[in-house]
Amino acid sequence: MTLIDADGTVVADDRYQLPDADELLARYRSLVIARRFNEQAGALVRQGQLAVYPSTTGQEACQVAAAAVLRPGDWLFPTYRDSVAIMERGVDPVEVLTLLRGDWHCGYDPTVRHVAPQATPLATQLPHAVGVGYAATLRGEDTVVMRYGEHPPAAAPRSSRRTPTGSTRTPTPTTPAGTAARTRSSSGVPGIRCCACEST
Ligand SMILES: Cc1ncc(C[n+]2csc(CCOP(=O)(O)OP(=O)(O)O)c2C)c(N)n1
Repeated sequence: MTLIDADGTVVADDRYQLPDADELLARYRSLVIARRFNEQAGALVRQGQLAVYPSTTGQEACQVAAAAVLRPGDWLFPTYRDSVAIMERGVDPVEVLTLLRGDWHCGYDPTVRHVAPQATPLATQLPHAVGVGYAATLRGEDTVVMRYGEHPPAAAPRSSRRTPTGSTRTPTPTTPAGTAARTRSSSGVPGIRCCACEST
């Protein structure tokens, strides 16, 4: 799927409408802030202020767009690499960095913005996300649960229980887009390959 090509030209696709100009400008602002945030967090690591900072330089749009489509009552289940998505949900950047600084808590109240703590043990966010999605289904709530990360086997309950749990991850050199799309299909979660983007 390509909506804007490498030259910045809009590519019409009847299935998807571009947001209006105000929305695009607001999200572009988020992208610029995200790139700057990535730079600064990297500097804080080198200064010894943060224990670690997994960067999303070159992948900012995946972070911003995925968080932007969620409604206030929806849930986000991020990994260690998804600080920008958490900011897009409205969490203060200083609070976002609390866990990466090495503190014992995640820095924000997950129930306020409906953002779970960042998961560092791989795939542990998935059973939690599926559980919240399943609970919402049982309660008859209109809640979408967005989870980040590429761990299809752990998402299997999502397809068997038909929970409203979606996923996103940018293709990286170690996980080519084709591979990601195929593995998601094998667990019943359809994958869409978006236009290629830079990655680190
Ligand atoms: C359960 C578990 N095993 C091993 C690790 C060590 N580890 C940290 S990052 C990583 C690679 C993850 O790659 P990917 O899922 O593609 O995410 P990315 O960091 O590229 O966003 C591994 C193996 C971990 N965090 N958790």
